[in-house]
Amino acid sequence: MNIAMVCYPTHGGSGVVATELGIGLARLGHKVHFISYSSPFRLRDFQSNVYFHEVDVSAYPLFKYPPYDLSLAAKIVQVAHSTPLDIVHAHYAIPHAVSAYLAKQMMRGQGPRIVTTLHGTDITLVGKDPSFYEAVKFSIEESDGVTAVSSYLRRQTIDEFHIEREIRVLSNFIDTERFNGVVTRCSKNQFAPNGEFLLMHTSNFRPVKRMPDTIRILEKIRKKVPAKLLLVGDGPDRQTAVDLARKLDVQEHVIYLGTQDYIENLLGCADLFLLPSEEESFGLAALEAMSSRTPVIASDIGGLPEVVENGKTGFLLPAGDIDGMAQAAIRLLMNPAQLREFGENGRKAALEYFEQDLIIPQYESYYQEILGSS
Ligand code: GMT
Repeated sequence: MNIAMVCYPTHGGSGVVATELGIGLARLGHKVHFISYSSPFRLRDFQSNVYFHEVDVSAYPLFKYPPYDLSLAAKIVQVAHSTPLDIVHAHYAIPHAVSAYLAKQMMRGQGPRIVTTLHGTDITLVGKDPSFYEAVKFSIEESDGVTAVSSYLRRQTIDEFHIEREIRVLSNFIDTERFNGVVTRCSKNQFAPNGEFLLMHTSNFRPVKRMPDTIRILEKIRKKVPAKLLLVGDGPDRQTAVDLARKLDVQEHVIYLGTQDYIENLLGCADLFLLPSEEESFGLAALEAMSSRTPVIASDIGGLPEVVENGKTGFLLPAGDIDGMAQAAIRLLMNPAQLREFGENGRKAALEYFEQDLIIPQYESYYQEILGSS
């Protein structure tokens, strides 16, 4: 098949999933054309069967808001004219699914089939905004196929947007070989020089992630056991976290690494992964930790219970329950056998349910189903 992947190129989960899916499909022999405003960051090495098409947006002074959606639609049509595309796979509804729909109309409906994957905030946060709602609903209804990354997100989409069409749940996945927890490029000593436990969190530091909660959890943990907190990523809540750490007098125990491309090198160093989000349709970061044998303390919300098994691969507590999360972390850290066991359970779950070689062929079959039914 010739497949166009339309995605965000940045460090968000939807871009990561799109890129890994595209690379996996290319390895299976399909030709994969990434279309975005810059090359996806996970597309770091040359890959056979993989092509990148950059969307240029005119900066004509009349445009207060340059119309990326139109340039993207035009680029999809251009790519389809040079390569007979079978599928355009839009990751994240806004604006990708709408641009893909427009591109199909521009080809008088004769072009590729459109598959849209819903990732989370395109439904639960941004998509609900009245300025996007009707466009998101329309793009879901008009796609030839729609998938959601968890059963939770599927339910949310149906409830919020009153969708009657089928939405297939195709779970997020992981390269368990790459995320294997074997530490080769990172020395724990570097972050925790006196044998402290190492806690880790990674995200885009947006309010929905409740990242400053990790500072509060650290402060409580440190009253019982020595610990350091490694924060990976960047975003609007970073300064709030810096101020809070100072206020709680734990600033010297927090390490800010900024955005990192090779998160797999760091996860193997961590004793515990913290994901105290307010909302999470899946929680790819939790899966990356589990695959790396790092137990997870997370919120009991959204799709996280479909990923983290409470009491087996980590602990799930209500969002905002700082005390509960800190106590769960302390119990686990003080019981090295259980800490190891949870890590191994996480690894097993990643291999058994979320390994990319299990999920990528499900996408491949889904495309074939959509093509067959058209
Ligand atoms: O977490 C974000 O804000 C980024 C967002 C994205 O689209 O990149 O993540 C969403 O998609 C990920 C990949 O499917 C999921 O693992 C995340 O849970 C989801 N984020 C939220 O629902 C908040």
